[in-house]
Amino acid sequence: MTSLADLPAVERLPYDIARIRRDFPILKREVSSGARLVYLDNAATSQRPVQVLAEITRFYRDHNANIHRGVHTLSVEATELYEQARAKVARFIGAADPREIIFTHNTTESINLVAHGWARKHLQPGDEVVISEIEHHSNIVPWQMLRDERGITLKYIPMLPDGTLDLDAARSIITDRTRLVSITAMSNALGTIVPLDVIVARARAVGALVLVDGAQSVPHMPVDVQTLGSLGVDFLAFSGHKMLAPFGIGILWGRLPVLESMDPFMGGGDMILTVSMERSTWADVPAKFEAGTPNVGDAIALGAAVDYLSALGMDAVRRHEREITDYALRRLADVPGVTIFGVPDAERRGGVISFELDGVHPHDIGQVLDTKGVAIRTGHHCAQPVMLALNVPATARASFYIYNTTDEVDALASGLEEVGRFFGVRK
Ligand code: C6P
Repeated sequence: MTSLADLPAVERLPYDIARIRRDFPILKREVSSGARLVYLDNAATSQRPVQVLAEITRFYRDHNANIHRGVHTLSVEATELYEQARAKVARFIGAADPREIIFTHNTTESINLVAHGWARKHLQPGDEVVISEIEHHSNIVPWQMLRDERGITLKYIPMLPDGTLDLDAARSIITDRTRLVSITAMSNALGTIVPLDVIVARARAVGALVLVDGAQSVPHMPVDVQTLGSLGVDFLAFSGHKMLAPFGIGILWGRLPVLESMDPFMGGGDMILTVSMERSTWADVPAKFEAGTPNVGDAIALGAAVDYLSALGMDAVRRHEREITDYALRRLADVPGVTIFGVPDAERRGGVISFELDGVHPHDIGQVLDTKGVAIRTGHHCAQPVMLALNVPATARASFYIYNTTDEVDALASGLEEVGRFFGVRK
């Protein structure tokens, strides 16, 4: 049987990769060493295609005005474009109503919005919030702050040595006292894809609400909130900058009745219905959660990013990344001294590979690879509990997106072989 690695790249990939790469001029640049950029830090942030860059310019050049405030042409146009972007995001994740899409700045703010707007209002001392050991700090710290302020109990579903969650333990950790389960769909540190159905079913059985951290799932695989909602998911948080859009635009999807039951997060302009010297009343969802002038231009550019991904098809995006990841798992396993953390197959992981190279500090790996043009992330990846569980201070992490090729994986592997030779790795 012909293995994937034996096939020419063009037969393996679900779309025309060369055409896609032409949309990302940054992929042609050289880094300071003079080497051609091989960008493998996509879990931190993606690159942006010319279509998104053009949309940013078009907005500021032709339509720039504040929204929801003016009757003049530019303000009306800007408002329409902003609300069209909301509708595009709603369609992209299958939301029934654009009012269920709240624009924030990033995943972190989306999770904090739920902690402040829902949890502070509805949770009492002794109530339990359940998260997991593989969460990003954004889905740990807000709950620790709430625990310290409100006397709630914070519990963790443990990680097993292969980077998956202990689902048996989850069944007993989620109890009648659990009011919220806040869980990642995919680990940014290890790439583990979490079987949400099992965890959400248990949460639903005890009447708990569920927040899904979609920062690493929405950009990389089909995500449909109708399906998630029918499982029992109430909130989905994600960031534009990991899915081709600019920095500073994030999304919280919530089920409308739940959003309507929440308090505002921040007070100010645009989120009110009336203000007197004594009191204020709130605007309807979503305006209630979008205090002050929002990030209009970047929301509109997010709409262009969503158009781009929709044209590719999220099934094809996932297929491409699974194939690249499968290839990379096998390629890196052959590099002397490399240990890959997490599940051994590309089926149960997204396009993220964390690894160590025997005896070489991850920062040194990152620095030497940079001289070859290869950009990876090194460190704790804002997931220190995962590092503690693995008993390592840090890892090196390569992460893939729509434009990465098997040639780039080869560049990573041969770069690592060179790092190994340089540092005298023998295994
Ligand atoms: N992870 C990484 O290199 P923000 O910063 O708010 O856009 O996203 C936070 C966040 C939340 N959850 C998960 C699963 C994430 O991966 C991230 C961001 C980046 O892994 C930057 S630390």
